Amino acid sequence: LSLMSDLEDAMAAGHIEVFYQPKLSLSTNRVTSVEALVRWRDPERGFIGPDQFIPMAEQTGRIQALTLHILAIVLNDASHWRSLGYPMTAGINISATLLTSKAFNDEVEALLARSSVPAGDLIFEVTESAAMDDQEAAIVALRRYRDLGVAVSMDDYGTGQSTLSYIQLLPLSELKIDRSFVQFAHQNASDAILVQSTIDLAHRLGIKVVAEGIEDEACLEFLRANHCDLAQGYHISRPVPVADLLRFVGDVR
Ligand code: G
Ligand code: G
Ligand code: NA
Ligand code: MN
Repeated sequence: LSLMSDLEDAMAAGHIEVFYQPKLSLSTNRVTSVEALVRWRDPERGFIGPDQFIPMAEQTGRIQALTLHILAIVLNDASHWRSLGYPMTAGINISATLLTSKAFNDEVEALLARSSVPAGDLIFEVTESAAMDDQEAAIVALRRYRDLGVAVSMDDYGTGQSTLSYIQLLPLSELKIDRSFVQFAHQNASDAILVQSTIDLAHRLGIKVVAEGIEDEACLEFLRANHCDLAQGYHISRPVPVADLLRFVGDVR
């Protein structure tokens, strides 16, 4: 908990940084979208990963301020990419507790209204389990994001027991198949069927598919052959600092 009392100072000092992991388009072989992944740079301890402070921020009511801080950083970076002539879609992880918070969603709307970046440059990544917690409230929240122009991605798909009828009700632009299903899909017949049928289902509903956790070329080739739209994982790139991301969008420096 001592870490939590330092969070506000860390934000003010610029120690909360956003790394970006590319999502490779398998149709164009280009990177025009990324996922924002927060890191805490501590002068003494080095980088602290989100697993070590996001759950605590959620439990202590600090996740709203933290997520709005991250959103502001991402909007600033998105504005920079636009100014370079390389607009990119940036995915931001939205905790379950925030998804259905009116106070949070009001602040998001206000922040977007003040930003020159189009809302369409953002995609909110919401876990399947968060969308399952309170289905009525989740539908309302996702519709509000859609009306604002922010796309929505269902993260960790396959781990949360949502039904097809529920998926159909949600205004989703993207579905991210959880890495536990993707990782061995090229070796394991039942994982392959799950991935193939998810891609087919999503495409029939007009939803793009991201496969996460791509760690080797064989897995990437399997996804290409099965018409997956986007691929994300260490084989393509680890999450990188914003300055290093530019090498994925061409020689712009
Ligand atoms: O980047 P890494 O793989 O270490 O992330 C670990 C976990 O932290 C992942 O589940 C990721 O979704 C989550 N995470 C990373 N950045 C954020 C963030 O800005 N907000 C929330 N709520 N979760 C995040
Ligand atoms: O929960 P979420 O889907 O947001 O998870 C993102 C997390 O997954 C980040 O912590 C990121 O570092 C991690 N990650 C990204 N690519 C890979 C990969 O290829 N393999 C593994 N094991 N983890 C990955
Ligand atoms: Na995510
Ligand atoms: Mn995920």
